[in-house]
Amino acid sequence: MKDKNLITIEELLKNPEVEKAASNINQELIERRKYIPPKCEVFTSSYTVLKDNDDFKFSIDREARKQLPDIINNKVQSVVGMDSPEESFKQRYGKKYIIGVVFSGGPAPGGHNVIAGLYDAAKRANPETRLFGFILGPDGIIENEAIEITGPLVDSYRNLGGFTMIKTGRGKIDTKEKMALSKETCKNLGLEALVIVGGDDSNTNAAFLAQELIEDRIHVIGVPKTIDGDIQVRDAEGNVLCAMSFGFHTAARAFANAISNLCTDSSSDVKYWHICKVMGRVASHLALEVALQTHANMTLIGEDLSDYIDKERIEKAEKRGTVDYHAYGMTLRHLSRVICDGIVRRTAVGKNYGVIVIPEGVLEFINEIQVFIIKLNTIIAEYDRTHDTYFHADFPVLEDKLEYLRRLARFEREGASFSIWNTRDDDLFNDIPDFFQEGLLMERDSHGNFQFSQVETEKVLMGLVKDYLNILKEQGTYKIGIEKSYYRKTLEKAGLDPDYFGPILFKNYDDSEFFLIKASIISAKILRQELEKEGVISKDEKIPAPVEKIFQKSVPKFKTQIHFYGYDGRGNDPTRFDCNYAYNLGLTVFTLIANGSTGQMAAIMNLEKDFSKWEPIGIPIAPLMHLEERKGKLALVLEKSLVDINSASFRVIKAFREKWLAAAPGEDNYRRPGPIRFAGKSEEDRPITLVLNALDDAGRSEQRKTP
Ligand code: FBP
Repeated sequence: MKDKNLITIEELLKNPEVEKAASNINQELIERRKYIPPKCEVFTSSYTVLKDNDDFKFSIDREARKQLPDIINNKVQSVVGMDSPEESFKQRYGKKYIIGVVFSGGPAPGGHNVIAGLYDAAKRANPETRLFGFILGPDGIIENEAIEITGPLVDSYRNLGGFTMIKTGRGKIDTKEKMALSKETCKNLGLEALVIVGGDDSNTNAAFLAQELIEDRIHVIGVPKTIDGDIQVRDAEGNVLCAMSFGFHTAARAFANAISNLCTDSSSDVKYWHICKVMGRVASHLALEVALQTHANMTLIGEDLSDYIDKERIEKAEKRGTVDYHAYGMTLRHLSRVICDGIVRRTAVGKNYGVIVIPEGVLEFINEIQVFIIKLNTIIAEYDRTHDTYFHADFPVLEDKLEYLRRLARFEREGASFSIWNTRDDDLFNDIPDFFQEGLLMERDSHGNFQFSQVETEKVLMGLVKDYLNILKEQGTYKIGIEKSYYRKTLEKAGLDPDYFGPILFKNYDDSEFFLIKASIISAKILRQELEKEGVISKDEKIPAPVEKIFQKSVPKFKTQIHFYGYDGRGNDPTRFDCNYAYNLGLTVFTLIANGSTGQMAAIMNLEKDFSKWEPIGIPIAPLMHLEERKGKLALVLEKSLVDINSASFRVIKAFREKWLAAAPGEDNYRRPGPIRFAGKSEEDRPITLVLNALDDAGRSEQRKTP
C-alpha cells in the first residue's frame, strides 16, 4: 500500500543527508588526502647527495657477477642532506627529468605515497620534470601504455590504499623481445629513469633492466613492496638494511582486526571454530604478526613446521638400528593431529570454539606437498620447453592433466624414458581430493611461482582434522568437559545425588573444574548399559533426564567457519606507518635518480626506531641475487626472506603458544588490536614483529662491538 506521507524521490535526492550519503567523498577520505607525511631529516635540506657506505659487504654470486657486470660493484649508498653543493651538482640535480614509474605484482598499501613522494621531490627540484605512470604493470612498459602523472592526480590518491592510480599487473620483462620493446618505450618517452615498485621478482627484473639500459643512460631504481614482508635485506654480516617492505603493516593490521573480531564472536557464541587463512604466498610473516596482534588460539607458522623433528620416531628407529627419514619435517597428517590435539584439549575444558590462523603458504613447508609442487613445476616447464607449446592449453581439464601424468609414470615403469614422475607419485597423487589435485596442477604465475592463494589449503587441512576428530570421538577422547558447578546444579535440581552418579559417569570425578565423561561412554546406548551394570536403573527404566542431559552436553560437534584474509587487507588504506614509510621511499627514489644511481633499491634503515632515526639509503640489487630453481631452470633471483625460527618474534609466540591456546579453565587471552586508526594517538606505530626482531639485532650489534 502506498503511503501518501512519503517524501517524493525528487525531494529525497535533494536532501543534504542523501547527497552526503551518495557522494564518494567522505570525511575519512578528506582527512587522508590532506595528511602530509613527515620527511626524514635529510630531506629537509635543499639537496640530497649520496655517499657510498663501505660498512656493508655482500658475498657475491659468480653468476650474478657474470650476468650483471655493470651494476655488481654498486655499494650501499647513504642519503645525506646538503644546502649548498657545487654548481655542477645543482645543475644535474635540478635539471628537467622525465621519469617513468610502474607498479608490479600484487597491490600493497602505500604504493600511491611512493609516487607522491617521488612527485613532490622531483617537482621541488624542477617543476618542469615530468612523471609517467605505466598502466597495468610491466606490460604497460612493453606496450607503451602510459599516462602523465599530474599534481591533481597525485593529490587525489595521497595516503590511499591500492594501486588504483595506474593499476598493476604480474607481467614480466623476461625475453629479448620484451626487453627490446621496453627499451623502445623508454627511449620514445625520453625517460632518464624508470622506477619499479615491486616484490622480490620485480626487483630482480629491475636489476636486469638496469643492466640492459645502462648503455642508453636510462637508470632503473627498485622499490621494495609486498604485503608478504618477505623482502628483508641484510648484508653478509647480518646487518639489517631493509627490515620490511611497505604494505606489510597495513595488511597485517587489517587481518588482525578482522580475526580479533572473530575471537570476540567465537568466545561469545561458543559454537564455531573459525579457520582463518591469511595471505603470504610462501613466508608466514603475516601470520606471525597476526598471532602477536590477536593472540588467536592457534597459529601455524610454515617455517616452524618444516623444521619439525619427531624425536619419538627417531628414538624408536635408533632402537631398531634404522633411520626413519619420515621423522624429519611435518607431514599433512601429523599437522592435522597437532591441530586436533589443541581442539580436544580446549574442548575438555568446555571451549569447543576458537580461532586458528593458517598461513596461505603452509603447504610449501609440508614435505610431501613440496615434493609434488617441485615435481609438477618441473614437468610443466619441461613440457612447455620441449613441445614449444603450453601445458595448460594442451591439457585444459583436470582429467587430461592426470592422464598425461599417468603416461609419464607408465613410461617410467616400462623403462621407456626417465621421468621424475613415477608410479608411487601417481598413486599418492590420486589419493588426494580432486579440488586439491586441481590446485596443485594450476597454472604458475609469470615468475614460475606456485599460486598458493588459489588453493583451498584450509579445506585440505580441515578435511583431515574433521576425519581425525571423528576417530577421536569414536574412541571417546574428544569430549566437551562439563563444568563441576553446572553438573552439581543440574542433578541436585532433580533431587539426584551428584556424588553418586559422578564416579559412574566421569573419568576424573575429583577436584577438577571440568569433568570428562568416561571414554567408554560414547553413546546414549552405552550410557544406559553402564547405568544398568551399576544397578542405577533396571532394563525398562529410562536414563534419568538430568543424566542424559549431561551426557548430551558432552558430545561435541565440530562446526567451522572458513575465512580467507588476503585481498581485503591488501586493499586497505595504509596505516600511518606505511604512509610515512612509502612517502619517504618516494623521496629516496628521487635522490637516487638525481644522483645518477642505477640498479639500486630505495630503502629506509632503522624502521623499528623513532621516526627521527630513520635513515634513507640505496641498496645495490645485483649483489643480493643468487641462483634458484624457477620454471624448472636455475635463475638469478632475489632471495625471499622466510620467518627465522630463531628470531625474537617467533620465540615470543612459541613461548606464549600454550597461554594463547588457553586449554585451561578460565578466560581466553585474546588481544584487541582494533581497526586501523589514521587519526588519534592510539594506533600502534609499527609492526610488532619489526620491534621484537630488532631486539635480537641490538643484541647482535652489542656482541659485535665487544672484542
Ligand atoms: P606480491 O608478492 O606481488 O606483493 O603479492 C603478494 C600476494 O598478495 C600474496 O600474498 C598472494 O599469494 C598473491 O599476491 C596473490 O596473487 P594474485 O593477486 O595474483 O591472486
